[in-house]
Order: sequence, then C-alpha cells, then structure tokens
Amino acid sequence: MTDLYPTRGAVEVTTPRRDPVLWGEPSAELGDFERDGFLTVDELLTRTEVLTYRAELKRLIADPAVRNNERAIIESSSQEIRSIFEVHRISEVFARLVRDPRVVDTARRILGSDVYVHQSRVNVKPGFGAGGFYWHSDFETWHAEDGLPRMRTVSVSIALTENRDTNGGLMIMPSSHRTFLGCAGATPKDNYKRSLRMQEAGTPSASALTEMALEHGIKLFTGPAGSATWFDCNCMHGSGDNITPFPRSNVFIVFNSVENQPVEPFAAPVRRPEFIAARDFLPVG
Ligand code: 6CS
Ligand code: FE
Repeated sequence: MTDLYPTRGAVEVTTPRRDPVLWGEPSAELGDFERDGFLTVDELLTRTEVLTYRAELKRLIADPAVRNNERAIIESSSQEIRSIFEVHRISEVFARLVRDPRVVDTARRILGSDVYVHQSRVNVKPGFGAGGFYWHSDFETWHAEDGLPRMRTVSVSIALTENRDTNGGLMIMPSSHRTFLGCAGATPKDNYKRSLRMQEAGTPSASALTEMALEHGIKLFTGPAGSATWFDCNCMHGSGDNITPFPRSNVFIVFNSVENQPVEPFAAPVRRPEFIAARDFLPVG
C-alpha cells in the first residue's frame, strides 16, 4: 500500500494533508473543527456522571491486578499509575461511556462512517510532579507503528477533574492538523515500552516546532470536570508536567473509521500490542 505520510526516515519531511478533516456532513454542532482541528464541549458529562467515572478510576487504580497489568503505565518517579490503557475493555463503566450517543455519535459525524475504538486510556496525572507528554502528532505514531493508512481518526479527551491552567493541561497548535510532519529517526523494537512514558521516536525537531508554534500559536485547554475536547488525529499537541496538588485526570477515547483499518506498520519493525492498537474492528454499537 502506498505510504501517503512518510515518517521516521533519515530526515524530517513535511507532507500536506491528503485527507479530509471532516469526513461527514458539516453541522453547527461541529463548530470550527475542520478549521482548527479541535472542538470543545463545555459539559459533556453531568456532575453526577463525573463522580461515577471518577469512582471507577479510583477503583481501577486501587486494584493490584490492574497495577500489575501491562495496560497500566507507571510513573518512574513516583511509582504511581500514569495511564491505564484499554479501559473500555477492562471496565464496564468506561465501556458505557464509549457507547454513549453523546460520544460515539459525534465521532461518527466527524469520521462519516461507523467507528470502532482504536485505543482508550485514562491519564491519571496525579499532582506533585506527574510528567507531561512532549509535542507530537498522534497520527504520526498510529501511522508509523499501528499501520493506520489515512487520517480518519479522532480523539476525545473528557476531563474527570478540573483542567486548570496550572495542572498540566492539553495544549494544541490550532490548525496544525493540516500538515503532516514526518519525523527523523527509525522506530526501535518494542518502542511502546518507553514511548508511553516518554516518546522519543516520532518526536519533532525544535526548529520544526518553533516554526509551527510561530505559525499556529498554542492553545491551552482548560475546563471543569465533565468538559471535553475533540481533536483530530494529526493535531500537534502535548501537555506539561503537573507539579500542583491538583490531579488532572482525563479519559481519552480514540475512534477510528471502520473504513480506515490498520495494515502493517508503515515505519516500525513490529505491530504494537492490541491493548494499545485494537485490531478487531467491531463497530461501536
Ligand atoms: O502512542 C500512543 O498511541 C499514545 N501516545 C500519546 C502520547 N498520545 C497518543 C496515544 O495515546
Ligand atoms: Fe497524544
């Protein structure tokens, strides 16, 4: 299959986006998603629902079987849980969130098709030093390491605690989704064992990031628990460390179009495990 978005070669190379941003019909509900690459929703979940999901997160974190499972990523500094992957499979409560029409219907509208979950995770981001995620495009990883051919994938980040302007919130470069930045440097074997803590392969250069930030600016997303941000798979985004006492816990769900099923990785020696990159394409019912 032709590789429309070359990356992880000897040098960094940019490619204009060759895919639509909005695959479905435009609608007022989707606001400026096509232009900006993101859409914020002030109250996706009610306060009561937030408390339910927060209690479920607390239960998962306290479960030794979860902590000892490869789906749990542990913060090397504090030894606290940083992320738990595939929450929609290990938790019936989070499975309900994936099927919630307020969530899955928006994904279908953006992607213009039936959708399945490529990846889900909760980022706990406890206070007092939880690490952030350096600048990256998710699609760059999902193309290089998971074999997603086209940009027909969308993430939703739902705040389970208040996302303040101080506790390591999501930052996106608006409209950066229109250019694909192919990164320099080959993917090491078993890269995911490190990249889910701190990404190395697939990291843009400082000069490329400077150019993009000067062109697009940087938007920090804040909002109360229950608010949400939808963002296109190719937005350049990242988040800072959280040294405040206030945890920034979010649940992320990544929907992929059933028309965009993964093939072999475009720039990695082996596939990543299915708890990070699903390979059963059962449409969310
Ligand atoms: O590698 C991945 O799939 C994950 N890593 C980051 C930093 N964002 C996207 C995704 O969840
Ligand atoms: Fe990301």
